[in-house]
Amino acid sequence: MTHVSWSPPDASKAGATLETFILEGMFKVPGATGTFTSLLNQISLAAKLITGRVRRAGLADVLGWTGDTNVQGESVQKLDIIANETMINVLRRRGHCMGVASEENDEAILFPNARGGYLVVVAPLDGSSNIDVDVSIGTIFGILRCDQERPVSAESFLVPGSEYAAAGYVIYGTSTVLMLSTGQGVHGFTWDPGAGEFFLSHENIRCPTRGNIYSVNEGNTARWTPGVKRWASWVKEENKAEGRPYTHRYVGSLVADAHRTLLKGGIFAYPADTKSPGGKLRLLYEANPMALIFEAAGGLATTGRERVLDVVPSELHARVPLIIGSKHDVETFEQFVKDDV
Ligand code: P6P
Repeated sequence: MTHVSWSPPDASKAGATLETFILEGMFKVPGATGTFTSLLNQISLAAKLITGRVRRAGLADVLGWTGDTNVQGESVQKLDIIANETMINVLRRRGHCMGVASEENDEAILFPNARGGYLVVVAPLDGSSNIDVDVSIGTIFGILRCDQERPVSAESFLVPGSEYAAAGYVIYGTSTVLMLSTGQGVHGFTWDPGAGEFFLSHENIRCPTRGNIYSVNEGNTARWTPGVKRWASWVKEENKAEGRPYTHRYVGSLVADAHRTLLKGGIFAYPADTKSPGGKLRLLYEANPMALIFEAAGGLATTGRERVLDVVPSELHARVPLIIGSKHDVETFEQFVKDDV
């Protein structure tokens, strides 16, 4: 099939549906088979299904705890399970996805008959502790390439985030917005329940080079390293010339705190501490997708010691410290912690 390089009549694609936007992106990739496009559309379908359940959570008897705990040792809410099963059941079809690593499953879920050459990492419903209090939660995902001809295993997922083909998240907030990057720029699509479609609403997002909001759980202060403590004190000092103190915002839902930081600038930090010496957030399906998004939008993502996207995972549910945000603010944080042991 000869590929026709085609673009819509005008430069802006605002108002295009997610499906149209992805398809037009495919036209620009010589040799594209449509598999990646179709996989992205599967993830969008899962997001549509999950948003429907999240929006009805208060009505159906899905609130409350199942009494189970997941591999993280966290209590599992019913919506977590629904979101996880929805994502896995959607990805099981079409043969594009050869395996899924999910926050909710101890082991990777492999689809031995699939030959699409892609793997998916996912936090199906991150921030679920906020479900019962109606605070924004979200789905975070990443897409990795794998060898179509070789059987996949858990080791297939243990690659640095720099090798991810795409990443994104869905925030179930005052509206449902799907944010996506395939490495070239970051674009946001807002869900229109009337049309049953995601429409391009945030085209080519750029993270401000500097912000004035810092986002960290101050309740962990006693557990921080000396450098983090110095940074957290410095950011609160009165210094009008340097634009301090910063405003503090902390939702406790990564998708919400990250989304605000991406759009408004500033910094989100979940550093290592004495309770979580390796960090709390998970590398494969929380830190890496956020790091890919922030770097593609001109921001930075670090563990405090190294670029998040360079970290080679030791295991599926590896954790890392995660500091994301505006280039200036993340670089400032790194200066404060560079001598921490
Ligand atoms: P803490 C939610 O449980 C989560 O995994 C992330 O969404 C969020 O950023 C973080 O944990 C909040 O952790 O310890 O501040 O409650």
